[in-house]
Amino acid sequence: MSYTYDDQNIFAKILRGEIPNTTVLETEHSLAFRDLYPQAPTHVLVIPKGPYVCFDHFAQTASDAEIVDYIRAVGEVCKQEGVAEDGWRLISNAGHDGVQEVPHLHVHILAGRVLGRMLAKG
Ligand code: DGP
Repeated sequence: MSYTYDDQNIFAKILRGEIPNTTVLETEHSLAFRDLYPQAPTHVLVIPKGPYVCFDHFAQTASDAEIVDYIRAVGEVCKQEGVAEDGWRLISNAGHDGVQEVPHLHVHILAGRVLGRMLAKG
């Protein structure tokens, strides 16, 4: 699968500073910010700064430095948000069936309440 990155997506605009965001963490290769439509008391999105459509695209083409930075950023956000003790969920939607709305890789960090079963039926 080859991917084409659309640089007009909302997260690309956030990275260029064209749209405001509530930043939680910024590292050399990654940015974490609060989801505009939170689905849990803690709902943070973590994105790489590079132009990657989804996790698969990132895993195939990002540099080792970007991948290490990104994974560590997820861990650092969990630490900062204090969610480790009670638990949390990491989700990354991809493509049509994954119902990905924004075509720039992001993981959702969700926490702060019991989140229920992973998938609703149907
Ligand atoms: P997904 O379905 O995984 O592509 O989720 C995209 C998420 O992005 C969704 O939870 C809402 C969030 N979102 C959409 N637009 C904005 C925005 O302009 N700012 C922020 N902070 N989040 C946004």
